[in-house]
Amino acid sequence: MNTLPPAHSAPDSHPAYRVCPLCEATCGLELTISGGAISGVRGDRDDVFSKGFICPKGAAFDRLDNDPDRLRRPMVRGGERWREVGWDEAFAVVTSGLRGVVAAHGRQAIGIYLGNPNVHTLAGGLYAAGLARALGSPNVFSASTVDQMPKHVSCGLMFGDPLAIPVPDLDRTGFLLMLGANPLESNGSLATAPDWPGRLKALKARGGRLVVVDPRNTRTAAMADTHLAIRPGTDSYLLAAIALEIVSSSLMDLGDLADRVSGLDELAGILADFTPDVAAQVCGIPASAITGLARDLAAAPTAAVYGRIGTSATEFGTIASWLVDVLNVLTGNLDRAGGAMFPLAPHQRPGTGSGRGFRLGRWSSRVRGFPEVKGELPAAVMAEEMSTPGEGQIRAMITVAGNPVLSTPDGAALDAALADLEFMVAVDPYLNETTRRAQVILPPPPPSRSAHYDIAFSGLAIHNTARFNPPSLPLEEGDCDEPTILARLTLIALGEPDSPARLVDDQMIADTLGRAVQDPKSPVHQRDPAELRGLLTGSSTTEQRLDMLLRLGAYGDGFGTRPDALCLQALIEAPHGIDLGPLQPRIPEILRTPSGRVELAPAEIRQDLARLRAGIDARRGGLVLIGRRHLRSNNSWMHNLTVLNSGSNTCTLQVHPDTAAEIGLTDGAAARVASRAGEVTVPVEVTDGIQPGVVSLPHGWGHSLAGTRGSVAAARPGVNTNLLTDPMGLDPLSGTSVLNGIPVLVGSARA
Ligand SMILES: Nc1nc2c(c(=O)[nH]1)N[C@H]1C(S)=C(S)[C@@H](COP(=O)(O)OP(=O)(O)OC[C@H]3O[C@@H](n4cnc5c(=O)[nH]c(N)nc54)[C@H](O)[C@@H]3O)O[C@H]1N2
Ligand SMILES: Nc1nc2c(c(=O)[nH]1)N[C@H]1C(S)=C(S)[C@@H](COP(=O)(O)OP(=O)(O)OC[C@H]3O[C@@H](n4cnc5c(=O)[nH]c(N)nc54)[C@H](O)[C@@H]3O)O[C@H]1N2
Ligand code: SF4
Ligand SMILES: [Mo]
Repeated sequence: MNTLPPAHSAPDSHPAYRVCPLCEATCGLELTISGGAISGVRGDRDDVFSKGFICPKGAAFDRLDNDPDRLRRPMVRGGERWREVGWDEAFAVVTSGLRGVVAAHGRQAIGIYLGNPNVHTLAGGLYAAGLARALGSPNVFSASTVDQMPKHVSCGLMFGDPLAIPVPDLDRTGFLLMLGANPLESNGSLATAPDWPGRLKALKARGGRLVVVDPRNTRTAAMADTHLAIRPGTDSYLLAAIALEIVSSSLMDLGDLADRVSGLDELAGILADFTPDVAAQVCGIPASAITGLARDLAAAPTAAVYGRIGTSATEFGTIASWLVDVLNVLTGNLDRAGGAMFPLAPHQRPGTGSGRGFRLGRWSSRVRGFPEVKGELPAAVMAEEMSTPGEGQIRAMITVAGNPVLSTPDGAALDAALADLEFMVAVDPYLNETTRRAQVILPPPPPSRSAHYDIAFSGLAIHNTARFNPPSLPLEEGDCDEPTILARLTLIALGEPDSPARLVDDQMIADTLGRAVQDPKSPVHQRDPAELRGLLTGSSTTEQRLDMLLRLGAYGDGFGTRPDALCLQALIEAPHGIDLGPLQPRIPEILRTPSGRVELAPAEIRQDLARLRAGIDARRGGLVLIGRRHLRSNNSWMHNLTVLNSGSNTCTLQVHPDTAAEIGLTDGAAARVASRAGEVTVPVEVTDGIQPGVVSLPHGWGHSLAGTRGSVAAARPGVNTNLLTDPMGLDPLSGTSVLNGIPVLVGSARA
């Protein structure tokens, strides 16, 4: 352990190590703490995973932490006026607000939206799902249905567990086929890896090959050996044609999985229509390139296929997500070193190899009848569920770490619907486009004052590690940590507003230990739960809960049965983390399908393929809109720092020179972009970094609404691209919004 202060620091200063919570790469940061504040940030060179890598957002961690616009006290609104109140008063307003709505309209009248940072915080990882359950309402929404839900569905259907998501074995693969991802800007997603640029360079240095499929010539595409500029929304045709070619040319080799797969015989039949010639026409990629790719992929000693936002948030998102893993299976690369593998997080236990499988549609949305997926309904139906009168109408909302007015389809309709609610409470550090509609805002403390452990991302990482950080700075007078905020909301939802917050943890610990001692496979089988409870360490019941999960987990000490193994204290003593080694094969143990096999051709997907077939003859030719990300943005909430919201990080409409000439657009001039859902006016950026016929706008902008508190963001606001996304456009199996491949009309704003 390196305890020496960094050379540049003052004598009274000391380093504090913590994992960056700002994106999925989970880089280790070294903060310099002097005089009770952060005086410096750099990459932690000793971090077992990131080894010093950091990006501009991580480097701005201190400024984000100290942003003067960040809320530090609960706020209660009366009319247009906000006033700061104490925590007890704030929770009392929430209690009476929610109680009134439940009394008048029932529990289903409360909705909840869980935004993206919930997967980055320990509070979100341990309390958000419990809060949603405690509401007892069908109206649970999250950012997943504007993001990765298609992957959950395809993995749920194939492996029986929507959380069993294979990730590319980035450090060992010899061939990476990447679709709809741009990790040089995003730093990766559903494949947690600090330093994608370095890891992709290493792939090439060891003789590996990188193929990128993207309608834009991104920085990632620029690194590729081959860049295929695909027509937006058509990846499923490309992937189906590759799969068909592999099957029909007998190029497949399932390797060790051969006895573990069901549905192989059906593939050739269900994919028969998607020949390379058909795909070529639909995707705009030559048939010879498609068959060549199929052959290269099958012949590569190791290969991984990986798809992200550009495959997921599209018309055929679930089919594309499924085909990605079909290819991994057909080429023998699923679950083997150098292929696509399943991580095993420290708080997880290995599975039993079969289970009840994954079910969709246990309930439906009231207005449009959209099926439930993984306990939630599509974010795109939130507005209509609030604004359509009738029994079951949402009359109150809880938002936790979300800004759906900017992040989900038809933000204007959602904004109006939120304004019309009887009650809304937001757990959020900013007064932004969404939280301005709340009656109460409950701000968590800045990240430096929170403990950190990655519940979500240690299960999605390309290398197994364990890292925990206690708060780098203490809570200040008047702070309430986010676990306590979420626990108190949970108790309010359960009708026990006066119970102490720790009750939520105590109950969870008692339930988990009670089950563990009954489980013959558990390391604590037949021990006394009260004795185990007494052994838990941690400075809060939250930390004790984490200690419990770690000790029961795959690498855990089993409460003393494996003395040198993991527990919370071991992680506290290892501030740079513990390396748990490269990913290991997990089939069959990870499977939870009733058959105990990988289901290659699930019925739900076979059925949805009819839609893909029907799409072959769809008219394509008009302009389509896609998204993009910039290294110095993160969704909607990092535009309030000048270091990030400046320079090339701009909200412009990217247009190819030929397209610009056709429409009469010039660089820097204003364009009007209209879709079925709405329209925006935005400056044009003419660039050959995008294909003709495709235009691109980044999301998360549009900070010009009144009544928010973000002075830097408001000065350089951009426009909200989600005024153009159509709430009617959903991938039917996952309820995920079509955010890429939206038909638009573009004209000069002067015309
Ligand atoms: N800097 C930064 N980092 C982020 C975020 C951020 O906002 N900014 N957000 C974080 C979040 S929440 C997520 S989910 C991840 C997302 O991580 P990524 O998926 O890597 O995100 P993007 O950079 O948007 O890359 C998507 C790519 O898909 C391309 N694309 C669009 N349509 C299609 C299509 O139809 N087919 C194909 N093949 N490609 C298409 C786009 O041109 C774009 O280059 O990033 C995370 N990291
Ligand atoms: N058109 C288009 N739309 C998109 C996308 C796209 O590619 N194109 N991408 C989609 C994707 S992948 C995602 S994930 C969504 C994101 O959708 P959201 O999660 O709704 O949006 P964010 O901008 O991430 O909002 C995060 C909120 O959390 C708050 N916050 C930050 N840190 C914390 C914390 O520690 N605790 C709490 N309680 N709050 C915190 C911020 O202030 C902000 O209000 O956007 C989606 N929207
Ligand atoms: S890449 Fe992501 S995790 Fe790493 S420093 Fe940047 S924002 Fe933080
Ligand atoms: Mo996301």
